[in-house]
Amino acid sequence: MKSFAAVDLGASSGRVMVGKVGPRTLDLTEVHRFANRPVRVGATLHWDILALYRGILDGLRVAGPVDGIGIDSWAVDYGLLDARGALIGNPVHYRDERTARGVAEVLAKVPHEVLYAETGIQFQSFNTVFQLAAERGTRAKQALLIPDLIGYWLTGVAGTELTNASTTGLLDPRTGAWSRGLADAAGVDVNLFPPLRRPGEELGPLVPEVCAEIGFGSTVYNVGSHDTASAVAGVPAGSGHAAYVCAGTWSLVGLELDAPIRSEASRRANFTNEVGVDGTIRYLRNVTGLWLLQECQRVWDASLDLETLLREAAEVPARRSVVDANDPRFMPLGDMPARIARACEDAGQPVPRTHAETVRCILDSLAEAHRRAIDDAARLSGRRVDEIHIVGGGANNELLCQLTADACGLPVVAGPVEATALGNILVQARAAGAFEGGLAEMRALLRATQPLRRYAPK
Ligand code: ADP
Ligand code: LRH
Repeated sequence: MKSFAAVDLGASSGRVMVGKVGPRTLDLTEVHRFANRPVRVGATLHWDILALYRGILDGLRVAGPVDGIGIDSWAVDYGLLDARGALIGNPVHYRDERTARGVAEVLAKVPHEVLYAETGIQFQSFNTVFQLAAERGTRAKQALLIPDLIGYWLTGVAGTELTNASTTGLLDPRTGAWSRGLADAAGVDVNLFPPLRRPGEELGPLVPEVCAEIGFGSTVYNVGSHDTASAVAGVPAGSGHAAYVCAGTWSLVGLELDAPIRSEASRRANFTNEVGVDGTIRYLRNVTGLWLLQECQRVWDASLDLETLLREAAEVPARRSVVDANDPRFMPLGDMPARIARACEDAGQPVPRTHAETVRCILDSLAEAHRRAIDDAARLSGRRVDEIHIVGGGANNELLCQLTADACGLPVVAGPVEATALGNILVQARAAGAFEGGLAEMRALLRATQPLRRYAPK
């Protein structure tokens, strides 16, 4: 048996997990978890990247010697490096509002129809292509996506991992290469990114300074460094008729396909075609997700117990107020309870008055958005869906799982909660020879080893 560390940075927390893997074994332990709290400086919202890096080093030290390390994080964001390889400023958060300028600049040169036909990537104001366009007069010599930046600090080797590269909106998912013509037309310098690497390729050994700090040496492997790529690799689906909901800060809802769908209907439905592990395509819609609840918790009182809130929400009558979870007003940080109240009022629905009513409105609205995304994915792809897998922190939310089963009229299989870390670890394990097979074998191992919970639709 070999052991591997997964560094998984989510928008709400980072964690280091250790997996012990053999041909029929997969044991996962969380060794360290740390908050991911963005910091506003002046008008700009940043990721506290050094705090995250410290959390990673602390976690690796606790993990102890491992046969490999893989890093994944949220997509699209990046750090800029100067000519000496030093970070220029803190990476900007995708919820920062500076992206509006980049959107206007890029779309004036390249219409979204062309961006979509070339890359298959949904419109999100924070796509890397728009963020890079908003960087004016930068002295940057290199751009590293967040997991690649961490990998660079750990190994001294700079690369751009393919699954996350696809979220830039600058990559052709058919060829797995940069869309250079499109980048030129958009006025974005794709040469800022170091060479593309595939999941499973070795990145390099830890640099001596890191070995000294954490107390051991190891190898960093490229994994599906986009957290959603690793999460979907970690979905324990046994058939081609499964849909997934990766439920965390976002709900990423869709299907795994062999080839992208770039029809006009798909573009209008804002479905994305992100590159997955082993050349798969993640055909999905971003649903705003548990961000709605996280922001309410932040505004109310972080010490409010989530379990109690959810128990009380379960007692509130169903579907009294259902809002559009993807309403753009929910995107930035802010007073989410007030925004939800206003959205209910605008829609002529009862305004939630208690915490429990607000939570219930959020969960009913998420379940409805999950249903819509699964119906749309099935319709646009011509696939039948007969089962839904919910992975990520949201798989712990029994009410959300049940409401999703009810809204969709389909059985839900919930778990693993840490599908992302598991997907990360399995890709490393295969690269290191501890495990053989493709996604089907990985998923069979997940079904055999991980606790899953089933919800029948009511
Ligand atoms: P991300 O990776 O985007 O940071 P996670 O997948 O870690 O997000 O999911 C975090 C969310 O999962 C929390 O905001 C919370 O709503 C939900 N969650 C986590 N644990 C539980 C739990 N025990 N019960 C209910 N919900 C939970
Ligand atoms: C989820 C995620 C998602 C992206 C968003 C920026 O963590 O990676 O897939 O769209 O963050």
